Amino acid sequence: MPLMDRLITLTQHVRATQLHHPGASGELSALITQIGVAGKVISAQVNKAGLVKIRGSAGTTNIQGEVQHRLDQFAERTIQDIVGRSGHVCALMSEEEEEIIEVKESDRGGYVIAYDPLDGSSNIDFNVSVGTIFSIFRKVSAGVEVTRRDTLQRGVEQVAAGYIIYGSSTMFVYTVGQGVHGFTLDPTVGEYILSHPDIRLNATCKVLSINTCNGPYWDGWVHDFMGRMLARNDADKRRINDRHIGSLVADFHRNLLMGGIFLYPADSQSPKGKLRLMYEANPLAFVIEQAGGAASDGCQRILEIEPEWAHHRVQLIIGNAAEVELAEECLRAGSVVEA
Ligand code: AHM
Ligand code: MG
Repeated sequence: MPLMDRLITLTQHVRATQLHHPGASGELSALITQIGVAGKVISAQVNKAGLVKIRGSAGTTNIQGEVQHRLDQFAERTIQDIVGRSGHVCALMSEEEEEIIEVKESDRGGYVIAYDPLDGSSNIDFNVSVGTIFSIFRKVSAGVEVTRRDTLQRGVEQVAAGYIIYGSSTMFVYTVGQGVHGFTLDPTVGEYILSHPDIRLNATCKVLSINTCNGPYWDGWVHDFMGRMLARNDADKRRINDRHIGSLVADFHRNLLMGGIFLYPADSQSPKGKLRLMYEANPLAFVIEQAGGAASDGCQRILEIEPEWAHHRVQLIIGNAAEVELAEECLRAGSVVEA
């Protein structure tokens, strides 16, 4: 962690960014801080996996038919308990819950949160980095009732987003539309300390992250894109490198710091794409744009997609803007050929 001139905690930082907003009540700052608290609880449990009986499948599946792990369920309960009862949200939308959860009326606050409590679940049992992803919207409709207008907003309406990565250290990375800032959890004092202020995406795209084993199911444009990327490596120099963990949050975080592009294209197995708009694509799209990159479904900005429901799936292309554009170009060319 780079040494900062002075220690800045997450709570101090969030509060300072909100001071620029005249009339800010402090509720958003308090909410982000509570997400951080939930992250500490999850981080502690992730670190204990193997020691306590928390690894492995819980013997259930979620709405998407995916196997739920005990840690998935622990992370879900933790967020519901800490964030859901914080008094700052009126509704929660989770990868692990089929229905949108409406908070009981007396506890409702002015925000809606969408989240993936533990992204990268298939890696949990093998000590590979996993993470929590979150996206926050303001409740837009008047009155206490939670409406579709409140929950199904486009990504451009996010007021904050970010993720917590449980890796070799635990990091909290967030944006409120004033750049992207990263904090490392100091486990000895239990505080997130600013370690990566104003993160900018490395200008050169060095990394290509994609599950190449889906190759047989891809549309032609993905092969075209891959060919064009690999053609950058010539006899003299390897300019592009393959890095793919299979935990979106970990792949994204590495690419954000190193410069790179991540793709999960739609394919014949997942015709709409695998990843989810509300709690995977949108929050990371907000972060990458704030860091100087781009996120697209191949046809439009992720942030402009109109969500159809809480578990809306998208094709995701995210990273350096020039390479995202190249993917869009390949897709357009491919569509022309097929027409
Ligand atoms: P999850 O939220 O249930 O963990 O699923 C999402 C994960 C992403 O983290 C990762 O990028 C992707 O699924 C990997 O999928 P695949 O194994 O199909 O490549
Ligand atoms: Mg996920």
